[in-house]
This record gives sequence, structure tokens and C-alpha cells, in this order.
Amino acid sequence: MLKRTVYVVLFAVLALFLTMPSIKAVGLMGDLDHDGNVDLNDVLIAVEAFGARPGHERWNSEADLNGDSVVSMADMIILVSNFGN
Ligand SMILES: [Ca+2]
Ligand SMILES: [Ca+2]
Repeated sequence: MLKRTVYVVLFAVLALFLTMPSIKAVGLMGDLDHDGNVDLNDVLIAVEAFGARPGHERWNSEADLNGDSVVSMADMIILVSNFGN
């Protein structure tokens, strides 16, 4: 079940990336593994925390890029907008 959710979210993120190339970059938010760029590893970290809120076992405060205490599509959009940076 979780695996299926991960694939659905990953597909949605990639679809966003492919269909919305003109999204403005928002700083270098989204470098969740701190390796200096935003790539697929960061997307996977965010996908793992997708839907989580503080206290949830999958919660990752770093993946909550907009600070609204839930890892949602809004955070994914921020991350994807920095993809490749
Ligand atoms: Ca990274
Ligand atoms: Ca958020």
C-alpha cells in the first residue's frame, strides 16, 4: 500500500517536473540530503515523508519546505522547482 502511494506520488512529481518547467526557483530549497544539489535522491526523501505530520513515524521536518507542518504536494512543487539546481 505504501509502496503504491510512493509510486503515485513519484509519478505526480515527475509529471509536474515535465509539464511545468517554468516554475520559478525558490532559493535552493529541497536539498534534503545536503549534497549541494536537488536531485532524485531528494525527491525520494520527500516522497518517503509525503503526507506525514509532526509525530508521524515518516515525518521529516526538512521535507516540509513551506513550513505548514505537513509534507504535501506544495512541498513537492517547491522541491521540483529546484530540481537539477
Ligand atoms: Ca541533494
Ligand atoms: Ca509543507
